[in-house]
Amino acid sequence: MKKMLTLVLSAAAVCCMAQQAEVRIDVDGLKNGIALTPVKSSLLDVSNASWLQDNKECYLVVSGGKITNDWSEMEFSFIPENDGKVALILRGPWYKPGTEVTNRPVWVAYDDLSAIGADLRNPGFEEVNPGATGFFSGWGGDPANMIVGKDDSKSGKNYVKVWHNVPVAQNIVVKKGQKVTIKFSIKAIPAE
Ligand SMILES: [Ca+2]
Repeated sequence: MKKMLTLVLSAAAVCCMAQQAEVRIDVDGLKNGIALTPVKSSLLDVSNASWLQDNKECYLVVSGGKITNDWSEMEFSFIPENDGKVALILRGPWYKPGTEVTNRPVWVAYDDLSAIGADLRNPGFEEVNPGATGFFSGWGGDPANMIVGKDDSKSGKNYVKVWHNVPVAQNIVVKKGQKVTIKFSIKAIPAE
């Protein structure tokens, strides 16, 4: 009986993990009114936030991509239309199947970022803030995001894991008309 129950439970788990791991990175210029013009990509969907009523041009969404359990290197670009600070937000895909009320977690991992046209602090997550936050220096996030001292890192020993509602973010300074390219490595995290 117990074995049968286990089988039923694992079938349910498989059914609900159907969402493919994907890239989901947001760039948020809403706070400072910075419009962000997407640069078309052949591998990723780079577009402004269709769901926003106002100022959708100030919010960039990057999604899609073919993600596996091994690290893949990817990049996207955008052009800021003003000087100022925008938030770079690393997430996992939006997944709210059927009539579900809450978004479901699909975890993905990011490591070894770099930026052209802007400065990114601690882009490989190797520096941990010794102060009160105890999080990766330069980044905001939750302890659940931290992977520390692991040989399967893309660079060094650390990386982040995120899902849509538990993201990791950093504010970056951008310049009007100066194209920003963000490079990153991403992999899926198999469901346990
Ligand atoms: Ca790293």
